[in-house]
Amino acid sequence: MRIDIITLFPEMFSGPFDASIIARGRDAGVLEIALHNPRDYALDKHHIVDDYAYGGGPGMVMKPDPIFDCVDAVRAMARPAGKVVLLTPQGRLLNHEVASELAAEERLILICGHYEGVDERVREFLVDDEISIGDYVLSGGEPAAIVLVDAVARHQPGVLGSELSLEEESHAQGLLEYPQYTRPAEYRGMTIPEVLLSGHHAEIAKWRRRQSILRTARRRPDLLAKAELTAEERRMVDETLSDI
Ligand code: 6GU
Repeated sequence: MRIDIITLFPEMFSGPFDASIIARGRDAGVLEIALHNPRDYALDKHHIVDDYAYGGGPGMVMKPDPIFDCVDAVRAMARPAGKVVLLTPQGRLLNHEVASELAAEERLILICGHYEGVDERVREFLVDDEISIGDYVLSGGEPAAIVLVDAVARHQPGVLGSELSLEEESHAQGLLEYPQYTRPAEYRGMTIPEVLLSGHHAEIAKWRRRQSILRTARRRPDLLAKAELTAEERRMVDETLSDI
């Protein structure tokens, strides 16, 4: 997969993209990332990328022309043309389904918005999709692009240590993850659940499933409502939670 990122602040990506999962994806050759600055496509002497809003009001707006020209040039650098995604708090919310949908694309072109916003014509005539990472405002789309690239990179084959990690983890099955423990079995008097030491794989799987369900019920009832539970599991949730 190739991801092109259009940003006024390419330096914001050097730390995050050079470590951990994203670095592993790039090193493995399954993820190619290229950064592009619309300022390089602003043709005036001062390379101006923003301007006052028509109609007045506070704040600057990102000019359309450097963004259109930058996207045109970036599209021509590789094939396929790629889906153009604007990072904006007005976009659809990123979740597991959206991440896995975007991960299936061969190429993405991400545009990081800045200042008070982006000229509406970019939205209307250039962008195919708009994504937000949550209901709060960031000063720019860059941290959101980093989050999106990480979430998408984990879906590429060979990026995680084991492909099973992806299926097991939080949200993949619509549930939060079960509690995890590693050695030592006792630390400062704190012990671990007996069943994990039993070597009884069926019992361990059952315990983990129950923990996932109960944790989701307590912390994220909105997720539980959408999860696929058996009638027995639904009963177990009702009984366990009515005790509290
Ligand atoms: Cl994608 N951009 C900005 N500027 N703020 C955000 C966001 C994106 N997602 C949540 N807040």
